[in-house]
Amino acid sequence: MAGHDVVLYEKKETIAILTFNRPESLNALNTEVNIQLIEMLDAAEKDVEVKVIVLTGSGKKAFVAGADIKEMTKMDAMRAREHALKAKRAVDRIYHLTKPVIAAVNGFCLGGGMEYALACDFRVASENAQFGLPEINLGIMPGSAGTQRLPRLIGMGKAKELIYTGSIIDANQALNLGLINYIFTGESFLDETLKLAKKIASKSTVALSLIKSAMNKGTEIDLESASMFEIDCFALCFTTKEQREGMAAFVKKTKG
Ligand code: CO8
Repeated sequence: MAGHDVVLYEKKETIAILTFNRPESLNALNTEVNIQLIEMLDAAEKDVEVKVIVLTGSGKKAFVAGADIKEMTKMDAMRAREHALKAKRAVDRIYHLTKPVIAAVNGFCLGGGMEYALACDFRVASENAQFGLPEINLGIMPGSAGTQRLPRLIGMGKAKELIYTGSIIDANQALNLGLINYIFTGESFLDETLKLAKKIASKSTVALSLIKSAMNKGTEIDLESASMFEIDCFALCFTTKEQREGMAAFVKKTKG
């Protein structure tokens, strides 16, 4: 995967680590990043050895400090719309990937960066992580579903406050709001993230994919339809060897 220099791809056993790699711009998202990110996510999706994807940023200062403001200064409304539509493809690719995607937030996670992190299944952060949707300070607003995913995660009132004020919050505040699941401290940040990723990676790939699908779809449709969809997903688990082996091991007391 070498040569894809604005997004790096590294495989560690069953985990694919995708790294935003424009440290000179605090990993700001531009057109090229979106193109490469989709390529890398496609590669991780196709690779049967990869069970979980971790998204992170190069260096110690930023996950992603937002969409590239320099690129956006030249845009009129129609070009901005096109740009946002291209970014949507990348965000949707994260959200709809059949494998779990964890955002490992290692510094600034702002604007578009926060929106990409919100599309992940969940987020963990380093102590120095900072979060916000500061678009309002540039006279614009979030354009990669931040106004939709943030309130679903932390509630409408807090989300509106953050988006209206453009305030930036630290890792502890993010943890209290339920925006992140853990703060992993110091040098062990990536190791702790990988430990969690590996625990997930050890589970049934098919069950993980069906759980992700059921939980994501469930937020978009009514409870009755979502429950019926869950039942179909549940039934599909019975086509797998993990189900047969897992249940047989429990009954024979050979596992756990
Ligand atoms: N875009 C372009 N370059 C950036 C960005 C960015 N978002 N953020 C930082 N950089 C660059 C700086 O310009 C600087 O470059 P240079 O050395 O050439 O001047 C370099 O990164 C280092 O940054 P700073 O010197 O500013 O570092 P500081 O530690 O002083 O400050 C901050 C760090 C607070 C993160 C500061 O850089 C900052 O405020 N950045 C902008 C944050 C922001 O407003 N993000 C939101 C952008 S808008 C957006 O994301 C819209 C999303 C809509 C999605 C749909 C379309 C894609």
